[in-house]
Amino acid sequence: MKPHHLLAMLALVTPLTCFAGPVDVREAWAHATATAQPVGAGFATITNTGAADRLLGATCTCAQSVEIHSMSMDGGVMKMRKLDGIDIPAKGTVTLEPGAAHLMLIGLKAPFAEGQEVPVELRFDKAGTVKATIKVRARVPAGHEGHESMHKHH
Ligand SMILES: [Cu+2]
Repeated sequence: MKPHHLLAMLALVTPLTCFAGPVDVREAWAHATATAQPVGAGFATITNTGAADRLLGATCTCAQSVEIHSMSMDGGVMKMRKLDGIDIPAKGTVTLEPGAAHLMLIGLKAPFAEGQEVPVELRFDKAGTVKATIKVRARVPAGHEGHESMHKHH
């Protein structure tokens, strides 16, 4: 086979092959929620083996809407802020975790039960839609659910 034939074949085959994209969402999780609790916070580890990207948003069939929030301490008061997105550095890792950035799942259609697996889709500027599965962990002990209770106004 002549080399240029081989190249032509590779060009045809490559787009059909399913490669994992450079951006991967791992270990997505959330706390179980109380029955009356309308919101939940989702966490995950986002790894990027490619060029710089940006998390733009997320959707979940479990909730009416999903926002990206940051959380920080300001003079001893915990503050949450809605973000337009989160930069994912080239060859970097961004962790969404309690006390930091997280996905706010607003208007939960049903409470999260421990052990449940909830599909979620994260939308990135370059990588497009990346699917992940939120694994629901045990509920935050009573009195330690300050973050979720901050969203009661929704
Ligand atoms: Cu929040």
